[in-house]
Amino acid sequence: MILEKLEKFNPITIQCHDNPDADAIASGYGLYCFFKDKGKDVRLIYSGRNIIQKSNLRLMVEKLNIPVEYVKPLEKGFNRVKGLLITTDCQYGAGNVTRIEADEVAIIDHHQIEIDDVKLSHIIPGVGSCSTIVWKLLLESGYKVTDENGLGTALYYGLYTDTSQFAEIHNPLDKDLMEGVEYENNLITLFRNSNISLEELEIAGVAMLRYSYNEEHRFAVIRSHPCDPNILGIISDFLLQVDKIDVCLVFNETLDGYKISIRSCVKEVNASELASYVTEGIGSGGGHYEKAGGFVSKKLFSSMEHCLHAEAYFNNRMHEYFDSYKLIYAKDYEADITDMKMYQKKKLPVGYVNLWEVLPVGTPITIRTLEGDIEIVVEEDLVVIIGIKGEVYPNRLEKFNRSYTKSEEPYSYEANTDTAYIPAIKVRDTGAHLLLTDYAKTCISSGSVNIYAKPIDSYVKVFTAWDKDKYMVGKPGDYLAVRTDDYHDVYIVEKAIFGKTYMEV
Ligand SMILES: [Mn+2]
Repeated sequence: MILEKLEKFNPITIQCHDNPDADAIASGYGLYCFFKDKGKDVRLIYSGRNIIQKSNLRLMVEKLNIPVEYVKPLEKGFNRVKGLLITTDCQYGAGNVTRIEADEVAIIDHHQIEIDDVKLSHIIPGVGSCSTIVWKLLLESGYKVTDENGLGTALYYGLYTDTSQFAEIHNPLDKDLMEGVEYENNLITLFRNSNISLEELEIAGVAMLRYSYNEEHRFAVIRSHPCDPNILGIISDFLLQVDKIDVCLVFNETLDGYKISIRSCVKEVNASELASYVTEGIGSGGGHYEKAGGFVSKKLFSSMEHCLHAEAYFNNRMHEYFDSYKLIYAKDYEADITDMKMYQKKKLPVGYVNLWEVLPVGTPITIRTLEGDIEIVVEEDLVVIIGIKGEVYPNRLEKFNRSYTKSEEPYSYEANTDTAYIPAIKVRDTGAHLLLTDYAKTCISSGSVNIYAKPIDSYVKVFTAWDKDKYMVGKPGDYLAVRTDDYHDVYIVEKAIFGKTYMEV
């Protein structure tokens, strides 16, 4: 546990990135409260050329009594602190944080890993905010996060601003923070309504005049002048309302990279998938079907073998995206099995939970997994299976008995999956939180399902027979599969999963 290791040091200085945003301040404040509680001599600081000016951030610091201090960078040489220095929401040595010397350094961050030579690092890319990471660390260490010291509100607001007002949330940990933390709604409303300055209003206006539009694929790309990332979301939400625009990408340049915001209103383009496509190899991106966001690291961007400026790059990448995939609508698709081989499901242990044994029949619940939320009501014959990627499928008892055999082996999530997030049940009425794995037993697939399958050589989007509104995406190397008893039942199986779960007959 990273906090246990950091706890050994004293004094401790926590440093936000320069021009700190709400997430840097909130995550830093979380760490501050934790170490203060441990009796440490602790400071929360930021440096760089500017002191905090934005109204929402000044209000946040003032109303929540966050003891954040500004440290002026020295003209010659570096500042120095004793003991441990932790950079939060940024990585020690990266371009967006002023270098301060210390006896020991540590990193807590949620951006793409840029600095890999700091041993005391806890970086989880793909989480919506650094506040989420700190919140999780505090919970795990037994520190109770409440709103008595304003910490709950700070963390909530940190996540809120880093995910375009929660619109771009996709990691289940973020949802847990959003729903689980105590916060003061009045203050959030106050901060939210002091979010844009008059200068930024003008930036948004100017940005909208300078769009580039692709008629063939009906997408628009806009580069905005430097502004708060929230403004990108505002511009893209507005843009999508234009009748000729189905998909848009809005971005701006920051000190260390490009922040992007993506929107889509057509079912053939999942904004979340497009965000991860656009940022592949040079950053991270994701979100929802209609709204998503991402970040591209400048260092990685400039190490690529192209000499495009960012706007041309994003335009090209959007083009590539639209040209790269084939669409399959399972309902009207007749699979050609001539070049496919027949496979059988391997007999693998997976987990199952009889929901009626956990909660009373009729209880509305949300099952939260890495792949998303499933909303169901407990029924007397509803079983859920926990697959090898931590994914969860509801099943009727009768179908379950046909396809699986129960095993006496105790169930172990770690042994059977390679995903860190443990699927959980949220009871919608009471907010109670139960780990699905605490109730799981082991079963083994009986191997009765046969499929035809072949590896694909290009991107494919499949609208399956059971979901006509959302597609599954297959990348080169993944498998296109079709059931031997129903050629319309077409779907994609990821390459890694395919090898683990199927064998040739
Ligand atoms: Mn952040």
